[in-house]
Amino acid sequence: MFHQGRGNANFTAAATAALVLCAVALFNMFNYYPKSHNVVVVKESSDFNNCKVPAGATVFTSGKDRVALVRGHNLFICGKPGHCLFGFMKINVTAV
Ligand SMILES: [Cu+2]
Repeated sequence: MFHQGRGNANFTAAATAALVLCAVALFNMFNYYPKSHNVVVVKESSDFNNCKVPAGATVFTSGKDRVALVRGHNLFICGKPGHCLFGFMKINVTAV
């Protein structure tokens, strides 16, 4: 959904909108090419804004990750160098 295929694919606006519009977003599936990307759970908005992988962060690497969302903001970035900062591989999912 977010990192689709290989290379420098970005999160799509459609995927973002669909998730935010989802009234009860209990789970979210990340599909991506696992050799190229990963999904890092970020808790602090400063880390999210700066694309910083926090020490001890939960990192998903399967390529087909199923992530439980919490109510409110759920921040995810790609932890591969430059992907978040220069490829905009980051997403803020709001679960209501
Ligand atoms: Cu990436």
